Amino acid sequence: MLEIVKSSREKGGADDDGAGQGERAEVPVPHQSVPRAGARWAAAAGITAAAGGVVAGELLAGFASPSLSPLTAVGGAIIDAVPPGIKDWAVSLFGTSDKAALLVGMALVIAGLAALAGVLERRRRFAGAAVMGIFGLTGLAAVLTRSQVTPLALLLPLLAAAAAVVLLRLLVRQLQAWEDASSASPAAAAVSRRCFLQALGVGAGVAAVGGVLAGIWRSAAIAASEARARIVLPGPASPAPLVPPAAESGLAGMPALVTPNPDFYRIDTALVVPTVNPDTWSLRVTGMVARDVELSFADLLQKPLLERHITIACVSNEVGGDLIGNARWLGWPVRELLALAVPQPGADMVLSRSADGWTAGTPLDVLTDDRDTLLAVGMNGAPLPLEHGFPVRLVVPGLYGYVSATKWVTELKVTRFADDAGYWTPRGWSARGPIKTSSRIDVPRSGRAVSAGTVVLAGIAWAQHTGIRSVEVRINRGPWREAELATGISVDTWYQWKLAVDLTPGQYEIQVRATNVNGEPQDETARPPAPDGATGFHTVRVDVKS
Ligand SMILES: Nc1nc2c(c(=O)[nH]1)N[C@H]1C(S)=C(S)[C@@H](COP(=O)(O)O)O[C@H]1N2
Ligand SMILES: [Mo]
Repeated sequence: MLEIVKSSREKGGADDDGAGQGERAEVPVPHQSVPRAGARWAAAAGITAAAGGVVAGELLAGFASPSLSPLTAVGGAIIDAVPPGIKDWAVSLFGTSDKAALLVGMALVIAGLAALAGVLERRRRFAGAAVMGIFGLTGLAAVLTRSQVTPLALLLPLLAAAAAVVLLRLLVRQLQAWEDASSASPAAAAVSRRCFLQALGVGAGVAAVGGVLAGIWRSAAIAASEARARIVLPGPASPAPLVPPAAESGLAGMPALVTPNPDFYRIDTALVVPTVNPDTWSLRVTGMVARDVELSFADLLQKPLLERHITIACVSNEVGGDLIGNARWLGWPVRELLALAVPQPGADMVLSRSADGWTAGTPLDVLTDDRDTLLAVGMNGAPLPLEHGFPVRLVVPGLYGYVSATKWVTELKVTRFADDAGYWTPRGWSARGPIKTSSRIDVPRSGRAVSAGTVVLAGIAWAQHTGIRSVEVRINRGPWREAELATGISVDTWYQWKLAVDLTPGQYEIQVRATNVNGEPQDETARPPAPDGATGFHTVRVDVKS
């Protein structure tokens, strides 16, 4: 195939307009029009392929996380790199349309390079693909300057570039088939011409539809991120207790005691991150209440807010898993909001609903007791990230997220377990989800080889809203040995533990168990997460080398 393509293009002479026109004067129309128009069609193929790649990147970012949009990242990187003088000039020239002007400029540059990629790819297989690859690397570099290095942040720009490369290859191959056919017979030329134009049309159509969709999401996400950037969170009326320095060992391989926002696990059913405008957001308290209450975001920010460290965990967390994180949350106690509405006797559940229709059923008594259940607006000193429920979410110490931690929350319906159920309950998960006392070994990682001598074992343990009394470790099913338990931040957060042991060369199985402050040890029976949380001892195997 490649051979034919090559020879036909040699036959056709140069790629560009006008070359060899004279000799082909009496050849039928399809023959002659191809080589002349070939470069132009190749440019169109390049632009279509690049559009497909850009749209793929934006759609993937729309699904995954708005902060991963390659286009936004590149634009942001340009804005950051432009000297202030030029920035001022651009703002004075384009006014508030400066961002639109930047996007138009980027589109023109991308289209120009993409056209070049098409022309190059027609002349030489993969030459244009290399240009698309450069787009991909630029997007990747820009994304990595703005987001944490996660597998998704690495993958997404490369997937987008791969989409562009595949599309380019397909289109250019069709174009070359048309060019080959032109030198064979007019009938064959007409058929392959139609094939190429159809492929180009389908490619452009899909890119256009995807582009409109991505544009809608993008503008919603931009509006929400801009609204988020404008928010100035008030200081807490009740600040978080200081973190005791001894609470964090700083040992390599341990998770940070307070999880940075970009590293915080994310679990939800939202295909596209909901984008909620804080100016129009409101929370309604309805159902079995003496009076309905409605709260705006501005109302909420005026309340006396608490700041508390609270560790939240997912019921789907496997033993030893990482669907758990600890943040400093800023918010107003749900109990105070419910006190305004006055729940009626007989009510025993609050069904919280999110902007995208997801629900959680939380026991009313948990929301009205003295624990720091928050209608949270802040996470580690910043407004909630879009992925973590901007502008407002629930955070309940002691319950798994699926029955409590509603993100993008818009309604609290006071009701009864007999009448209502949260999203996951009819799907086989238990109606109530108190967090189970658990522990994890973080250091050393399972399967890791370590040197003989003193080996430090370390990890975390949690029993939110109860607290951990002790952590024990056993080696090769020997006796349980008490580990050193660090001071916690509060009973609502995880605790770090460590134990130095002397190990001679060999294979070891290490297990951990925690006991809560009531003296109840964690459940040792190995059970899967469904229906109400995994149990069993986290076990790691370590190879000790001499
Ligand atoms: N709107 C909404 N809120 C939600 C969920 C969801 O699917 N939709 N999932 C819940 C679950 S199962 C968990 S474990 C926590 C996770 O919160 P995070 O993503 O901020 O870590 O959010 C909870 N809140
Ligand atoms: Mo969860």
